[in-house]
Amino acid sequence: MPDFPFIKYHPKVFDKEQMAARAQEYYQYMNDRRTVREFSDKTFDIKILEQCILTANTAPSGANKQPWVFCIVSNKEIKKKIREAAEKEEFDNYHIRMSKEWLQDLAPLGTDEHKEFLEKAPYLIVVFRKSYDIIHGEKRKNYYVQESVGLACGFLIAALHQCGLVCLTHTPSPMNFLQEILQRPENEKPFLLIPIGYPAEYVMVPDIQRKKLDEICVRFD
Ligand code: IYR
Repeated sequence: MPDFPFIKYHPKVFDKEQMAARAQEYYQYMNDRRTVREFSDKTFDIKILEQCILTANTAPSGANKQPWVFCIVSNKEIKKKIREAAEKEEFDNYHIRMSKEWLQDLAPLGTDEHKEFLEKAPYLIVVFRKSYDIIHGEKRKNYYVQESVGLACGFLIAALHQCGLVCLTHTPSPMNFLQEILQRPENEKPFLLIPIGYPAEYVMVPDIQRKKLDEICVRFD
């Protein structure tokens, strides 16, 4: 036996019918989630976000290092600074850096360099990934950091949906400015910027389709 403690795991047990019903219900529930780019400025209790971040923190991570930090920004001046810096980078993206093919792929989503949501949404969560930790002054490596933080963000998005909130997985690029504005330490690199709130009234979303099962799943029986 390893010399660190193990505890008994108690799995949830369901019969065949319950399994099928739960799988179907969860799919329907998650399939209703939509990415939203226009927010109402209505706010809500920050404790809801803290609870959702605890859910994100249950995600699996390489060697259980939990190599993530979630910054919750509601301060108006900081949001404004973030918007200005993001729009500056995004202007160059849309006008210089992005290929024709990329712009064509984005066209149906209606995105551009204007990022009003960065000020309008009551909260931004800026997710940082930690390629290493500093423990008692010593550098300790983290593993599978991209995968781990991506999983945690997925858990976070599902938890927000559970509360009737909407969000946007925004990826300004490059986004080093987030490390500077939020004065995060050297071992934390920005991973994702997530505006969160209620959708604007009468918000419209693009009529996208989800791929069919046979396009995304290959069976080896
Ligand atoms: N980061 C830019 C461009 C963008 C890229 C992808 I991939 C998207 O799915 C959407 C947008 C922006 O946020 O506008």
